[in-house]
Amino acid sequence: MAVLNQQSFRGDQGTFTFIFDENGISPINVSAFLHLATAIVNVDGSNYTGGAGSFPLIDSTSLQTTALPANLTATGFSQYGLTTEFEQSPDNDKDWLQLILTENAYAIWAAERGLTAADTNAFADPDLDGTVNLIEYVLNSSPSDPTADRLPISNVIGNDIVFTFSRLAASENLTTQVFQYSSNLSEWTDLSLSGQSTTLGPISSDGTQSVTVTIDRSLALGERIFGRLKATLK
Ligand SMILES: [Ca+2]
Ligand SMILES: [Ca+2]
Repeated sequence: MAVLNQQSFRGDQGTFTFIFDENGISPINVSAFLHLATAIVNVDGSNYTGGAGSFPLIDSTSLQTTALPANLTATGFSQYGLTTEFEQSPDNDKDWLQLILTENAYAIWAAERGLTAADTNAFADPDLDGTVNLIEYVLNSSPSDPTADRLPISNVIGNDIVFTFSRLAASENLTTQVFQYSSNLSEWTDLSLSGQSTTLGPISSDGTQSVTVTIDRSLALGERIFGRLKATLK
């Protein structure tokens, strides 16, 4: 295209939606002037599995006005452990709007454990053990081995039911974690891991720490109680 002009302030706005396939996207190339002042740019990364990288979205020979940062959004990348940042520059050797994808700690963990492509998705379960990768990450268990040796275990101690497990302490930076208990497997009560019911151990040299969740036995209706860890991406 010769010129792309999104600079009218009379209420005109143009929305550009970029949908990445598994490998990325082809940019819009502009051979002359480019104005993005009123442009809205949405990028959908939910099909993208290609890892870190820089992707020009709109590239020109002369970027005249840049877009408002608030009008630039990218979704779908966090499930692959990618953080997003838009860069736009009117410098002569640049003149583009691009999206930069950077691996976060989850993506690095997944790569170190041999996960590739769609298997790196935080909600995938490539070893079919019923534990999605995001929980395997928090528990620092193997996402490619179905051995369930790091799931929370329970013990009755006096009037308490005590659940214990070990987690990667740094996983708290990327996820919101709660421990849930239930007597009927349908209604769950959330306990914050920073709350009174929980004791966090010191952080070991391998980055893990013990988590102890203590629940009064009277909360086990019908003498039954189930516990599970829930983690969601921040
Ligand atoms: Ca799994
Ligand atoms: Ca596993």
